[in-house]
Amino acid sequence: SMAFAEGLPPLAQQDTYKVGFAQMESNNPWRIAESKSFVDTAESCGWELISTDAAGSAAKQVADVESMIAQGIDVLFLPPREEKPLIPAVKRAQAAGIPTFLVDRSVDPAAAVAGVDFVAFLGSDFIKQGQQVAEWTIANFQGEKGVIVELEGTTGSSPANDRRTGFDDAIAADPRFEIVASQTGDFARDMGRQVMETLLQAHPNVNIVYAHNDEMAIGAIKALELAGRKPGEDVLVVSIDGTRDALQAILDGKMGVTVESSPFFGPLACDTMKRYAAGETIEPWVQVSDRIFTIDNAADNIDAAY
Ligand code: GYE
Repeated sequence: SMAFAEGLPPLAQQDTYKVGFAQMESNNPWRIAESKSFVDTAESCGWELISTDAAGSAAKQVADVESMIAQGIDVLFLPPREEKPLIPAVKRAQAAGIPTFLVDRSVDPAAAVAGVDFVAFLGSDFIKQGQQVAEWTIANFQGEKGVIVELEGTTGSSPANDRRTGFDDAIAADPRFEIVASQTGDFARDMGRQVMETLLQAHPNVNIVYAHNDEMAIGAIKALELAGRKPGEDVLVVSIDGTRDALQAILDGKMGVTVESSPFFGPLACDTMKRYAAGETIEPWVQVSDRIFTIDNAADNIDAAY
């Protein structure tokens, strides 16, 4: 039968499955919402869920996957912290006959291919997210010259790579803007604050901060305020995710936009796994479509935020 592509492990239709979810870290609301989404989906999807937390270490995430393989999971859901170090884990899971779905982040496509080395990537279009932030900034920035500091996500992660490409390429089309510094804040609030403090000293004329996620944006707002700046008045802060704190910052006038990146993967993971077990060919990229949050809709969406 052609039901399962050559090389991809088959998955039987069963009432229950032993499912591994190897989380990378739990240091921000996005990660906690994602983990909760898997826990909340488990019962209705028939999952006996084994979850781990790699605490920010790609090496531990690899070891966590290996331990799940040893425990005989039927299916693996993996958000690879970085694009390259998790590739051996992905290949080992497949070699052990375990259908593997990457969720929320992907791996280096030159080294592991969706539909061949793993079933599919479930997640957002990070390039488009960066483009949308740039387009909103171009349309809404009021000053004459936009001096931009960019706070990047985790080095070597797919969202950091692609959110940078999407934003940088789109903003380069408008000569009003210049990116004067771009540095990693590891997707973390406190590191975002620290990096912003340092970059503010080197570039006191910054008037736009683009953060690759809301946690770093909130950290940057703190740094700006400590330095006597007024985010929302003399500095435009823009980012990605759609957390409760970011929507509140928009309502408080401190942030301009956050492009959504949904963490609620549980139901999509269940649906995709069931389609796969039913013999459907899964598209290599199961795309999540995201909204844009601004002052126009932040109040309507904050209650559902995390
Ligand atoms: O934006 C960030 C998280 O991989 C899409 O990772 C995810 C990103 C999300 O730490 O907040």
